[in-house]
Amino acid sequence: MSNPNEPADGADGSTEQPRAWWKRADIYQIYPRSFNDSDGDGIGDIPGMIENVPYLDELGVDAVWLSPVYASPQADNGYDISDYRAIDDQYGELADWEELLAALHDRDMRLIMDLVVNHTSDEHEWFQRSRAGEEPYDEFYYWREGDPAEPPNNWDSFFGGSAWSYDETREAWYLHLFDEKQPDLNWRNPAVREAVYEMMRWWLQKGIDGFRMDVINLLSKPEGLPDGDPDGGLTGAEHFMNGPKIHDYLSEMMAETVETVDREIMTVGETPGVSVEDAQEFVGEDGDGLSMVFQFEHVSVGDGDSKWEAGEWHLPAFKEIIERWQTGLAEDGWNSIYLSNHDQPRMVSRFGDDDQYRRKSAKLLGTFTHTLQGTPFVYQGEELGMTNTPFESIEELRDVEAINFVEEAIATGDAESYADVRDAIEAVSRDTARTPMQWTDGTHAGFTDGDPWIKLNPNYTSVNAERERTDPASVWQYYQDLIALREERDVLVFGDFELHYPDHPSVFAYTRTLGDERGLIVLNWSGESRSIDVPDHVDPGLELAIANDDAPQTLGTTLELSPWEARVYLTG
Ligand code: TEU
Repeated sequence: MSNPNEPADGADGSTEQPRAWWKRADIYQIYPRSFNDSDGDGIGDIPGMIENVPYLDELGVDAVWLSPVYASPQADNGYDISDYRAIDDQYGELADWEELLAALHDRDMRLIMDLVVNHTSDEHEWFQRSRAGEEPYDEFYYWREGDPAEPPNNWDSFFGGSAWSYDETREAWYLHLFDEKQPDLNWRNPAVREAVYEMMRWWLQKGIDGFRMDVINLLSKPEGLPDGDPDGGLTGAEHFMNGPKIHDYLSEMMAETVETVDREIMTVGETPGVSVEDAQEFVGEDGDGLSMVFQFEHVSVGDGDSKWEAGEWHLPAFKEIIERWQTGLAEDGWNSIYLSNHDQPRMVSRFGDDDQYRRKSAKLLGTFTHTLQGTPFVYQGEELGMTNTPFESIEELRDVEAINFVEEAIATGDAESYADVRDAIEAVSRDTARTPMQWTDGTHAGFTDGDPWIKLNPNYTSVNAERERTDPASVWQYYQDLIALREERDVLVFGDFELHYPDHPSVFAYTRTLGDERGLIVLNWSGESRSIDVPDHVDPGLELAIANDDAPQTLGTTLELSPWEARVYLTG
């Protein structure tokens, strides 16, 4: 079988991939609550998105991943769904969603919906009927009777505390790997699976182009729900991550939904804790058929026992992770490429320099995400070089995970006050990347005419789309050029990856090769000037295609790199 990652020559000699539009695509994530508010309630909404479809089209992205806009009590900002087929009132109506879909499709952009089916909201009808013991819903969740003082096992919730809560109505415990308002669905129950598949088919018939599958590798829990190793980080993870029947469920899901429509549907599984070997079982022709997965190894580099202990990270360790994923999915499978999303800190703060070299390091990071083999995901505001947000007190926080962390740290004595955990919150909390899009330097950055649901980053007066789009040296213009360059050059999409100087502490250099096409990407991932030799066997005839600083048009024998300088050389 030919390598599915190689472009197939079309009849006209074009190298258009016969399927898998998503391999060439650049995908933009919209976090609805913080994108754009059209009605002044301080919360982003779908009409506000429609207003900015031209903005996305001009940036050059090919698809939008829309985080949940479904009916929800918002305990976890929409990742707690109470009605899968309804749009939450604060975001608009189904007619608004249909208008957004049409607006995107009219401009040849696609729409990927977030699929959250490991759990529902406790306000979902299914859970309400389940806690009442009503068949068939009584077995739609994991219920265990027993001592109200003793949870059925020692599993931890991702958001702190036990993964079990005792329900006084049913007089039993129920499992929730996340918040207590997010009860886990019992995927062993065929009625649950069919109800989910029916809902997925309903959205596919509406014309969507794909699913981002929330924590999709957590669906399968082992019989008996055995205790986990209390010394293994997140207790129970060894049981509920990539559980015993996960591949049965995912293969069945794909067959019952995505594979029932006659167009190419992109699926990206969010898979906490996944390894390259695990990913090979989820993606590609030899796997469960997912297009790709979001892995977490590279964004966890430098973490201690938890992200809250994130410390110093070293580039060689990061390069080793990237190389393993690039080569591990090169033959059968495909990578997603991201450094930012609504759960991760702003990339320029986490991996770049959000002070002296904010713009330049933001461009370097964008160069990185757009020149690896895999589909780049751009998180809203990343194209502006937006940075982490300061939070002065717990009262300014909105995320259940962050608030639980602060309260638990104080309750256990690990912290005397918020001041003791403020640095961790500002460095890695999810709120730090969820503050509103910064459209202008005007009131509330042009995000809302009302009171924003969460504070804005005070730097919106200088970091905003209006300024970025008019400044030729901006991050926005550079992203526009990057996206265009990647779409023009197959070697950046399909080329084989080879790492050079793996042990260099500051320079990340790699080549991409596709037939006669070559690319050399050199990134000085530091605030110091660096000099390196051009790697052996690199064609000296390569020409500069894009750079974030003044750079020679052709390759010499050495490369003198300024702080945070990024360069891409390609076959002419
Ligand atoms: O995230 C799952 C997940 O792994 C993250 O919660 C991650 O572990 C954590 O944020 C690291 O700090 C998905 C969604 O992206 C997230 O927003 C939801 O809160 C979660 O699932 C539950 O649906």
